[in-house]
Amino acid sequence: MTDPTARKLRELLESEQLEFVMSAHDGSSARIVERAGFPAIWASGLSIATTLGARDNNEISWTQLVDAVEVIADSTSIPIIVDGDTGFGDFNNARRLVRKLCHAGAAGVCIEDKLFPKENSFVGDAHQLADVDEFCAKLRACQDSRTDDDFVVIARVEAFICGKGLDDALHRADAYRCAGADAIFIHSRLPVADEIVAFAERWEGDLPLVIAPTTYASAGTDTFRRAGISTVIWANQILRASIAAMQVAAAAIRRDEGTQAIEGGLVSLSELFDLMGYDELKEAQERYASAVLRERLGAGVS
Ligand code: SPV
Ligand code: MG
Repeated sequence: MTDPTARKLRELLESEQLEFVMSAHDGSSARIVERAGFPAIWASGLSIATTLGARDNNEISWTQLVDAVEVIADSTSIPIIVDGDTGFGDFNNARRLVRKLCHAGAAGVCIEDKLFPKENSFVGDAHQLADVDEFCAKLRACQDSRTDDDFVVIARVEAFICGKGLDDALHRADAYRCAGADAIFIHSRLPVADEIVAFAERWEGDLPLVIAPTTYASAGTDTFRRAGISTVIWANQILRASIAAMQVAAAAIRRDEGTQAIEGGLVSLSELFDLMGYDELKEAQERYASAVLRERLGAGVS
């Protein structure tokens, strides 16, 4: 079975220009991302956990993640890169996750080299890196379990998050390249892009580099272009924008006992119906329900 979105994701990662991928966590956010013109979605672990009321510490189960991915896939036609965290355990958990994600309609998965249960990369200092050889074997198990040859497996290097230096990050990335990773996600939580730029300068592998400039976005995308980065993931910004908007609206409505102060900032109901494709349902009702009713009435059947 071949999935055209997986092929598209490969092409995106391998394209010459800097590409931008946006996070989504549910059906409506996925539609918003597609409409905004992004070529692919990052099914963010942080965002999906947050919307389920959980912490990004593997509190949600892998089946909850797969369910969320299925919802996103049902709502869009662009490729979905799933944030698979550590693969929810050992190689066996990871390869089962990959099979399920292929069935759910994902185009790729990103697996990070930390221990299960992982902790969000921006929280605390207790992050534990996986053994390099074990992680390589996990990557190979993921590759071997794809039900589609184009399905992308991205290896995420958390060395900088764990306080390790550039040499360690490069050593890990090269090992993951040899183990069959399709791209390297190099992560940093510095407020500047120094670690990422230094990594990209020394990276000699032929795999695309993926980054998530959550803390160092102020470096500007030209910095990433010059560094030869393949793909930027905006990993959680639209979730955080929506939380900020909901907080403002909830507080104002509570305070004012009314909606006057925030009406101007609300999406109109017609825009919401448009986003969710209500017109298509109307057409379908005409085609499938009203037409049948008319035929029945025409034939004198009630
Ligand atoms: C996520 O979106 O869950 C990520 C990216 O892993 S980040 O939060 O930037 O670490
Ligand atoms: Mg994550």
